[in-house]
Amino acid sequence: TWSNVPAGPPDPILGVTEAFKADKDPRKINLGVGAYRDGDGKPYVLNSVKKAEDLLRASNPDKEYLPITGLPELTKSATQLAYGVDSVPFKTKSIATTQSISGTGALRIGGAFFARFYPHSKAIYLPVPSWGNHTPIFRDSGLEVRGYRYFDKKTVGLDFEGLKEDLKNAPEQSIVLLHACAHNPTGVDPTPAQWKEISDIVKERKLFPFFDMAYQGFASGSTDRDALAVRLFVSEGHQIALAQSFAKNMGLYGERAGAFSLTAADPDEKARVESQLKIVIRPMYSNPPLHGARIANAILSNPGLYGEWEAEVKGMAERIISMRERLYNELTHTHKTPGEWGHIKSQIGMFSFTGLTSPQTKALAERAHIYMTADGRISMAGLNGKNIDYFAESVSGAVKG
Ligand code: PLP
Ligand code: TYF
Repeated sequence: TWSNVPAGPPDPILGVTEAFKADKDPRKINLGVGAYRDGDGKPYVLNSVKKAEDLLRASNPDKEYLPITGLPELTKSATQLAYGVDSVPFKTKSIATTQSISGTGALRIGGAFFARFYPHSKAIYLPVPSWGNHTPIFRDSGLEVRGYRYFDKKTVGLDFEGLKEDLKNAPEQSIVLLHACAHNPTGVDPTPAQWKEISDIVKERKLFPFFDMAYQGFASGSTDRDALAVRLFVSEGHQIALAQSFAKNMGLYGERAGAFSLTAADPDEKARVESQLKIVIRPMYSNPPLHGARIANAILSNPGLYGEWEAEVKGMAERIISMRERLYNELTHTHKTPGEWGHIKSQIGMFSFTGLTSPQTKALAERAHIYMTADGRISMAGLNGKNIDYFAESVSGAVKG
């Protein structure tokens, strides 16, 4: 029956982990997937998460199905975390929110909702480059994926002129996807002043802003500061769509906790939108998972746990920033690596877009047992005091050729 099915290629990001696992060399380093590792290179379960689980166990909860849109307390606390208590749509109860299967599921629900109900356009503009899964998510949702310029290879920074030109030239009322903070894969974010200019163009062209916020807290260490772009757009009067994930900032990767929301004009519009979100979700997976939602909500709604969580997010962000500093120093000062490496320090969030070429990444895997995606992206969290010297020395060797 399936003789007509061709073998598909491995996932460009998750395939790196497969290659890493097959390598038996003790020096091997996996900088492929964006998952936080502690200073010993180990996966990190946050103390606030462990305490939330202890509280949950003590309350002896049942395992009933959640409603289609998930745990009501979580949709409220997640919305508050993103938009802030002072936001007008939050205060007027005009935000339609559903729990989602982490950030990926939120994007997918959003894509399906736009494909079905957004009357003006099927075109969604993604930054070039963007997270590798964005294109298939929105294409499979029934949208037409297009790109706007984002990264400038020459300056290893934001191509702000190109971005503005492309958004100005996009047909009116197109959808535009924006990484709220810690852009994946480049680590390059607009400044607050640039966000204001982007907001003005989006307004002028009547574009619909769809934010992907997979790293709230991970960029600066502050969940409020990292929500700047989302909150600016809302305060500027935009209606927005928002995908949230608790994978990275709570370390809940495999628990699949997240949320999708749309700001509506008023509570009546919100209720109609929410009723249709249910009709989108019900045939896809009926209702979302329980455990991660309970953990995330326990942290967000318990002031003690919340404080501990914020400190832990800050700790993760700071460890990554310290690795940036150290890698920069090793590459430039210790190893005198040719080229300018300032971007290692200035890039934001989980990743650094090193500028290493595809052949160089291949050579690093084959000769040094160091694994990263072919575009030269490294997950900074994979570096630690034990492996960073070997990494810098190997990169330097690969660049010198
Ligand atoms: N969006 C971006 C930009 C990401 O980098 C990721 C994860 O790496 C996601 C969304 C979704 O991740 P998850 O589905 O694990 O929340
Ligand atoms: O490293 C990245 O960019 C992501 C990580 O279900 C990831 O692709 C891995 C698995 C998953 C979602 C995100």
